[in-house]
Amino acid sequence: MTLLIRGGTVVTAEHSVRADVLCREGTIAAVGPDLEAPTGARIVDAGGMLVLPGGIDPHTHMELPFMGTTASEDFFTGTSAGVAGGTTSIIDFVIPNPGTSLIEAWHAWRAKSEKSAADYGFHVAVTWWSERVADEMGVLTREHGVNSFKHFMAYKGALMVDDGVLLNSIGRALELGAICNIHAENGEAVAHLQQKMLAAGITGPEGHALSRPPDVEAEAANRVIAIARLLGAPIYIVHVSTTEAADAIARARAAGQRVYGEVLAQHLLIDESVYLNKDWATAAAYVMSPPFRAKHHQEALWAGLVSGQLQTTATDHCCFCAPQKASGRGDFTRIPNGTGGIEDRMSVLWHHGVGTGRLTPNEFVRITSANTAQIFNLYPRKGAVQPGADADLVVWDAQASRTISVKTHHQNIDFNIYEGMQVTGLARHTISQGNLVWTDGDLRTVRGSGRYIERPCFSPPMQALALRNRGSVPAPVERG
Ligand code: URQ
Ligand code: ZN
Ligand code: ZN
Repeated sequence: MTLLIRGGTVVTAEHSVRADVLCREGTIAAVGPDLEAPTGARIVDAGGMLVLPGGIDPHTHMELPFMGTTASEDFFTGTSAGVAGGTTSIIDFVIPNPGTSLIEAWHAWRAKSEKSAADYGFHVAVTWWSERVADEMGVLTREHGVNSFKHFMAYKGALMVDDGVLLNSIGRALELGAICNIHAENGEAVAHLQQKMLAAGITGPEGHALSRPPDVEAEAANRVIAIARLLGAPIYIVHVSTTEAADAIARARAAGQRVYGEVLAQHLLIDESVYLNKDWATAAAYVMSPPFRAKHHQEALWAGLVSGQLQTTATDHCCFCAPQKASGRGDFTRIPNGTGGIEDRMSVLWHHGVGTGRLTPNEFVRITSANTAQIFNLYPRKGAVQPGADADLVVWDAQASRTISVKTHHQNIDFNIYEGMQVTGLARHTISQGNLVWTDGDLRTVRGSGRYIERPCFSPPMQALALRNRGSVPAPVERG
């Protein structure tokens, strides 16, 4: 299919320019002013609007089995909701149970993700350690297009890994030229504080936040940064939610360490007061980890994005409906952790980021698409508007407004964490692989049209850098 996006202003991470975009056979064929429309081409009028690279959400959990249930959003409905909001690629997570094969889990997730309506990749979680895990990490990088491995420092007794696993796994990933994602919360501290809260009779959703104070994230972030420094390895800390963790990342980066930080759109805009809602179900709907914080953390996260000390935005889209959340009535530790948001990330970041003057449109593209593409080695196939790139594009109407609501969203969840929020800036048309999949409110995604995107590992320099960081390894002492 040939499609010409005419009359818009192309906005990339680098610059903004009045240009048409010609898409042919799923890739961008030409970008320039006044392009001729080939015979039979479909014309999309972008007059007065912006043309952005499709958003990339590097942190979603479609159909995740977790805490005794399964996330309600599947790969088709979740990627469809994403394109309705301007997100055209996701990186989801393969999460093997401890002691099981990473490769078998990858195949199981691939089977689930066949129904996707937009392109996707996988981070693979390392939830235990053995020589077999080390071997399988190699196979996943060489044969399955995986260049990132996830580690949970939280969720004791379920997904949590200790420092030994972190040292082995991050070191192995470095050998392979892969990067490690980290959920940085001290799981032992959480477990201890959870028991204290329950013993004190605090069983409601507020107990979730009280058992995960900022220090729980700060300690883990500092610890994993130190471990990565010991190894000379790059790391990517997911859902940074506190001033303390953002500062730890900024200090490490200022010292020349390769640490990346991800911010969830919801942590920039929603604060801990949601847990005080008199309605249990509403408070429980906001139970996710890390929890929503006191307001002052939000400015630190915005500052991190504006300054470049934090690089990407995501949603951690992990949906549980009210009946699922209700399993935690009387015991907050049993409320499935997770919230939605894939459909609204781009609009809320545009409204509260660009609309307030915090971000330029180019910086918006950087934190919603280009930086993620570069960190996970998808660039310029994704995150760019240039010939040869995938034709994943959003015609962005910066003047149009909408009110976010569960009544109108396309997400498969019975709650919207931004309910009632008025936002200016929305996807008028979304193009995925050169096909118009969202146009003027009409969702036209096709089940199974999404592709699994292989992400090659980084070249050896990452290792060379690590050796330099660690200093030369001294020769063994000759003893007579
Ligand atoms: O921790 C995560 O990222 C997963 C299990 C989703 N849940 C959450 O509360 N963030
Ligand atoms: Zn997490
Ligand atoms: Zn997550």
